[in-house]
Amino acid sequence: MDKAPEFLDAPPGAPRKVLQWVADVAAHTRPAHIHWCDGSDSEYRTMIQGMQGSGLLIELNQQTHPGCYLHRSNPSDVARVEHLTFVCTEQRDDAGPNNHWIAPDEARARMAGLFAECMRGRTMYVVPYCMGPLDSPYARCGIEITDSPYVVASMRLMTRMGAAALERIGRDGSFVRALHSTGELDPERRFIMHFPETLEIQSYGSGYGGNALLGKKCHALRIASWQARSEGWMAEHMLLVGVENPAGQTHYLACAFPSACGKTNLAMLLPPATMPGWKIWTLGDDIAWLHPGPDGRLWAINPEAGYFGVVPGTNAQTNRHAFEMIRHDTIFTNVAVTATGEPWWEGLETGVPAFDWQGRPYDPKNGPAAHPNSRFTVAARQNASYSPMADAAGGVPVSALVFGGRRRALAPLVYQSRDWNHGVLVGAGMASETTAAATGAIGVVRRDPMAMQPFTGYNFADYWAHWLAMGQRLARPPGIFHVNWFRRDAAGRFLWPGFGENLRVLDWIIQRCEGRGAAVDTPIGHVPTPDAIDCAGLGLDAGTMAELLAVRAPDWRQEMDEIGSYLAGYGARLPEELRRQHAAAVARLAGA
Ligand code: OXD
Ligand code: MN
Repeated sequence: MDKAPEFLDAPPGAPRKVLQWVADVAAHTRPAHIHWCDGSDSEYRTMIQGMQGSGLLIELNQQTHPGCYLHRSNPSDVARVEHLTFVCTEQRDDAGPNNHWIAPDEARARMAGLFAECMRGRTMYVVPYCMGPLDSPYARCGIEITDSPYVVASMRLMTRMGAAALERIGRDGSFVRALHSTGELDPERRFIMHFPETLEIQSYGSGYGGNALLGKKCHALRIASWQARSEGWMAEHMLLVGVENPAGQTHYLACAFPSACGKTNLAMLLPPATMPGWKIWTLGDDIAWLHPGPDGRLWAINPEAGYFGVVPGTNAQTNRHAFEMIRHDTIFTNVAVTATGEPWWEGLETGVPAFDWQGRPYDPKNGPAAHPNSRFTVAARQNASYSPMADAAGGVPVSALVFGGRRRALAPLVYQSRDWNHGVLVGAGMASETTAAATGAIGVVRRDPMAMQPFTGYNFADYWAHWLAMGQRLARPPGIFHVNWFRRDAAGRFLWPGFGENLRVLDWIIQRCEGRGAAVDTPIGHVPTPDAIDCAGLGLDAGTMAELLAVRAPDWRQEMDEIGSYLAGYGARLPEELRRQHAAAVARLAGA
């Protein structure tokens, strides 16, 4: 057993490497106290009480929303800050044109300056966490050191956090070092740095989820994507869901959509009344780690244990499971409140806001009552459709990978790639309208390959090469599909009802995986025949379905040109096979 220096107050058995790192950080940041998180219920309750005392959390109405609290973040700190997020590899090209880059030495020096004595008078929390089931060979661990009790409470909901994770770190011998301080919450002194080569994260100056809960985007995507490439697996921005048909067979789907494009809704979908006997099982709503199994299939786990979901728009119609799940034991961030202390947001359909997300008396002139990127943080087990397989050490076999984006035109409701390698082109060519999940303009189409633009911790060219290599290793690869729930008519109205009705599209996807499901071969891939998607009871006219499935060659020729220029930006590192797939798609469109 390692002996901890007295002042560290470490639990017995804490691994030497951990003690050394914590001691180094403490010497540099100079906290008043150190607290090692054990992940217990009593610790969570104490954290919540402490935050109520300091005003960091506001108690919501405990009659209607037991265990629910509101956190109001600094108004300058409400989303991920991609322009302040860096991947610091020794060679600039290893981070690639898709990442902001600073040389590791320079990044370390800059961060050392910010972190110096930044925890004076504060408590430093040591948060051991495990991404994935504690007994899974696919799980990976980390330790977040933070001075934010909000981060500690959120990590407790979002990960397997505490003593059991520390024990596993002792067995694994390695862990991701994730250092965080809210600092002064000054946007001028805010950076999120990743050092994939040494499995380190340093985040300063933000308390917002994606910037501060370092197990999530920073570890489970940016660092893990790097680890995954070197170890032969994949870390993806994908929801993970089981779709059970009336015969009781379950297919697992992993779907990559950009932020705030409905991953949480799809992961918790409630089958429409017209599809009795179907059931959706939620495994994850944001991240999937995918491993080739000995049977030649792809197996998936969700590394997270909770949801950090977008609140506005959630109601009993759009997402009944989420709506019910967040009525208790939930931390809300930046929602509005009613006069009786209930959380309120746009799209709630009942109640009226008395105070907006900044705590001001609500006045529509100030904009929405809840921030458009307001969030709920909640343990996954509270979801009525939670799949017991989410805790399976070996994960679940994936039948289909589904890409998707928010496109008002162009992309049909659904199509299937010709094969795995063509599917890599479909993913690499993804684009979507931007949302409030990141700072910057909203509604602008930007390229977002595999929905990973903000999250791949290395050069996209190498990432696509890794995708292509993974396909080679799978004797029974999943089918690859693309969906677009957001196509609109000339008047700007959505053509497809979305939400629960999306199950009809998943049904076609599953049929295709089973070698059934009618499709026509088009230059972009296999598109359902007009009657292949069961639309009974939906009241869609034939013209609408034809428009939803339309593939217009001139528009696609232009899209393929744009994809070509985008891919060319990766220069000589772009895999030859992706170039070949692109050329073949261009040739098919030229002949169409
Ligand atoms: C998220 C995001 O918070 O993608 O999941 O921004
Ligand atoms: Mn996400």
